[in-house]
Amino acid sequence: MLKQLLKNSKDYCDHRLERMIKEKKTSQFRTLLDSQNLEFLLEAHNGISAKIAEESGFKGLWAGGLAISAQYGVRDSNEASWTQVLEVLEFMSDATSVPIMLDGDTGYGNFNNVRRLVSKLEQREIAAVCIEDKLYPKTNSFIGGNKQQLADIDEFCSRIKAGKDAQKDDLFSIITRVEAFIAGWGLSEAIKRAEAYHQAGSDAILIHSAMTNPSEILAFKEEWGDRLPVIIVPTKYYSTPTEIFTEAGFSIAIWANHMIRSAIEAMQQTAASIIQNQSVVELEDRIASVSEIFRLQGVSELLQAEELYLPQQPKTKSAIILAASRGSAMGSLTEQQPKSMLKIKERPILSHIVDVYNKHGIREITVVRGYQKEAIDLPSLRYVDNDDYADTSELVSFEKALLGIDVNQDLFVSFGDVLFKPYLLQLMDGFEDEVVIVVDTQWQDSVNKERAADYVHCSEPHSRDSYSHEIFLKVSAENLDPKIIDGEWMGVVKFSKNIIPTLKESMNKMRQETDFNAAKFHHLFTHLVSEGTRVKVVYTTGHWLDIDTLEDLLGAGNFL
Ligand code: SPV
Ligand code: MG
Repeated sequence: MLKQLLKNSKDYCDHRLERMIKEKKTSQFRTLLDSQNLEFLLEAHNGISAKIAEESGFKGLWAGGLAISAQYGVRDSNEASWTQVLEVLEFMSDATSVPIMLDGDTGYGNFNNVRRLVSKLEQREIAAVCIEDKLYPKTNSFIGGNKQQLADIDEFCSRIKAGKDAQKDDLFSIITRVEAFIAGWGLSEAIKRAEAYHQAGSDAILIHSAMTNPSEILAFKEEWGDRLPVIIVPTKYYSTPTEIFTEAGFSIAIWANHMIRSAIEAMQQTAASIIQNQSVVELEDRIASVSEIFRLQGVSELLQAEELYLPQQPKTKSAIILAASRGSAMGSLTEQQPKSMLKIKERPILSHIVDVYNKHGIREITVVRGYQKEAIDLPSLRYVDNDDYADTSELVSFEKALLGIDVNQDLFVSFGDVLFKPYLLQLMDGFEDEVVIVVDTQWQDSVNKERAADYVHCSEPHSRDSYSHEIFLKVSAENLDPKIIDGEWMGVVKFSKNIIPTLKESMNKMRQETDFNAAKFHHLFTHLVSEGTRVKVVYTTGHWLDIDTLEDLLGAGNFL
C-alpha cells in the first residue's frame, strides 16, 4: 500500500510538472483545431471523468451540456444555471492539463451574457466555448429538434462578436454551432449561417446533424471547404467509419456523451446487483478499488505535502500484549478460554489492559494468542498467533509479534494477565532510555506467595533519594539470591524504537546459546545488560496486579 502510494505520488508530481511545462490550454486547443489530422474530444462531466479521459490519452475534453445536466439529475434544457455549470468546469479544469471546450448552449442569453461567460471561462482556464444558434432556454437537439426555433442571424452574430471582444487571451476560441439541419432546414441555410458566423469572428464551425448517416455533415463540408475548421458530433451517425470523417477533412470529432452513458450503465448494474444479492461480494472485483479512487484524487501528493508543511506529530507508540498461555492455575475456568479472557467486573482482563493503553493514547496494540486463540476476539486489535504456545515461552511470542509491528515507534510490552495503572506508562515515558522497566520495591510479597517472579538486582537499591539517581539493571532472574534482590519487575517494559533492531539481534544470539523456547524477558534483559545495553530501572511500589490465582482474580475488582 505504501509502495503504491509512493508510486502514485510520483505519477501525480510528474503530472503536475507536465502541466506546468505544457503549453497554455488555449494554445493546445488551437493546435487541435488546426491539426492536419482528425482530432478527438471526449465528453467529461466532472473532475474525475475529466481526469480519466485525460489519462486515457485524449488531448481535449468536451464539457457537454447533456452530460453535465445529467450528472446533476436535471434536463438538458438550461435547468442547471450557468454558474452551476461553471462550478463543474472549475473542478474539471483543476483536475486536468488538456484543453476543455465548454458546450455553452446558446450562451445563456444575449451578447451581454456571452461576454460575461467568456470572461468567467477564461478565469477558469477553459480553452474554448461552443455556442449554438438557438434561443434561451434551449433544449437538446435530439428532442423534437425540427420544432426548435433558430436565432435571428444578426442577433446571433452579436453574441459571437461580443464574446470575441470580451476575451483577453487571443487564443481563446469561440466555436459556433449551426443547428440548421437539426431544425429541419437545408444545406443553403446551414452554409448561409456558417458564413455569417465566420464573418462575425467565429474560430470554427460545429455542424450538427440528427441523422443516422453522415450525409448532411458531408454535404456541408463539401460545400464549405476550408473556410474555417469544422467540428462534428457523431452521436447519431456513430456507425460511420472514422476514416470517412478524416477523408472529408473535418478538424475535430466529439464523442459527446459516452462517459456519462457508461457511468449510468455501470451504476445501474451495481445498484441492481447489490439490491438483488444483499451483498457486495459479487461486485468487489468488478468495480474500482478505493485505492484507485485515492490515486485519481492525488491523495499521495497530500500525504507528502502534510509531511512538508504540518508540524511534526508527537511521537506515537505501540504495544504488545502477550496472551498465549492458558493459565492452568485457574483450573477449569481456563478450559475454554485463556486466562486473559477471564472476566473482572464483567469484562475480560485483556480488555482492561487495552483500556489502559488506549487511555495513554496508544491505539496500535498487538496481542499474541496461543491457547484457545479463537476465544480472544476483542475488536480493533492486531492479532499474531503463537501456535507452539505449549512448548514455547515469552520470547518466542515476542519475536512473532515484533515481525509485523511498525518499528518506527517506541514499544510497550506487557502480559495478558498483568493489570497495571496508566500511571506506570506515564512514569516510564518520563525517560528517554532505550529500555525502561518498572520495578516494585515490595518484592517480598511474591516470595511469600511462592509464585514465579522476575527479580532484579540493580546498580543501587531503592532508597529515599534513588529518584534523583540514574539506576540501571545488573541482572534479572527468577531465582536470584534474596540478599541481592532490589525488587520485582512488574511485567511492563518500554523499548525505544532505536533498540528494536538490537533486540532482534540479541534474540538471535540467545537462540544459538540457550534453549530459546524456554526463554523469558528476564533472560533478554540480562543478555542486553551483558552486551552493554543500559536497562533503566524505575522503582515504584504497587500500581500493578499479576493475576495468577483464583484469589488474585477475585480481588482484581478492587484493583480496578
Ligand atoms: C451535448 O452533448 O450536450 C450536445 C451534443 O450539445 S448533443 O447532445 O448531440 O446535442
Ligand atoms: Mg449540448
